[in-house]
Amino acid sequence: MQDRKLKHLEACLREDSQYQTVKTGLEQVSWPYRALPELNLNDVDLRCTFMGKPLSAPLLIGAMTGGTEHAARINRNLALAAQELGIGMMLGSQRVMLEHPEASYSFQVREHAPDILLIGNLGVAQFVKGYTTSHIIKAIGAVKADGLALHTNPLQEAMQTGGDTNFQGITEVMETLVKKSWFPILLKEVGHGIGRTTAEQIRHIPFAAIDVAGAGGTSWARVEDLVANGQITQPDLGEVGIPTAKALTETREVLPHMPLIASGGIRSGLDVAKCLMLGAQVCAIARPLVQPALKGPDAVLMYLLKIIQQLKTALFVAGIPHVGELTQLEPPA
Ligand code: FMN
Repeated sequence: MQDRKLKHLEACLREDSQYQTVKTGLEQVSWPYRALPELNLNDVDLRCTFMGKPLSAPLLIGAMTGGTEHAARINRNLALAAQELGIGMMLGSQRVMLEHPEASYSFQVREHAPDILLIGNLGVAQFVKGYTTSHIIKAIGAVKADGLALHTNPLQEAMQTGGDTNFQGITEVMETLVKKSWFPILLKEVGHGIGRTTAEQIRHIPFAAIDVAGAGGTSWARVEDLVANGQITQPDLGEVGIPTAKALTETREVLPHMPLIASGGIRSGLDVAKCLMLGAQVCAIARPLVQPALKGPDAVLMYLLKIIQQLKTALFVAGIPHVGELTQLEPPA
């Protein structure tokens, strides 16, 4: 499992791990530019709260890794940057840590980031196979996380030899888990998107938040193809997915009160701004942070500061002084 994690990282660094023809759809969303914004750029306020924790900007480091020496360094560098910036962080799948407790150290980022919103991670497929609430409690407790994201990845699993491809009964399994849990549980895709049909299927389940993780950035079908074959052998399946903008819009329509994370191909502060306008509370960025995280916390910090400055600029030229004007959710009646 540790070896696979390393291969995932290597594959993600390749350009052909990214969707080649499918785009996020954000490029088609126009930003409401105002020539007379009546604002001082320096006064634009990006502060918000998500899952009860204050964030200096509506940003999370996307779920990535854990389990290896390499991953431990990446997680440490990401966590140091998140703490410095006051943004949140999602950990990579903790399955490796539950099955090999000696890998636990690679997920331990709380010492580097005592104050951040920290979200653990496990795959839904494991729960069809027998994981229970106790696995979630263990995963959250071991890393002192504020909640846990369940990732759903049927296409990724199907692209692997020996992947966990039985998703039968998954909706009921998740409903039982979430209703029995006293800690926040989120649902996330891995880059192929949660759209209308899935949102309708889970509308009765009280998730703490949903990360739509749409298409247009990292394609996990392509990553698995690269890991298995060293090259892309199934380019059509690699492009399957609901573009991020569409996934976000559809999920927001079905679930008007659900806190939403937008991710999948978020590559600029303007992408973040557009997602907030389409109904997200925060955005998550994954692949672009791998390379900086291999260098050190300062490289991660620099990358994210650029995103934050771009987001500020976008709000400034739209005449929006507080990010809360975009992200405020109507409470249910
Ligand atoms: N998502 C998970 O839910 N669990 C994981 O363990 C996980 N590992 C990842 C490892 C790497 C190196 C990358 C780049 C992504 C991983 N993802 C994982 C998926 C991301 O969280 C995200 O949903 C996806 O990559 C799309 O975002 P991006 O286009 O910004 O990369």
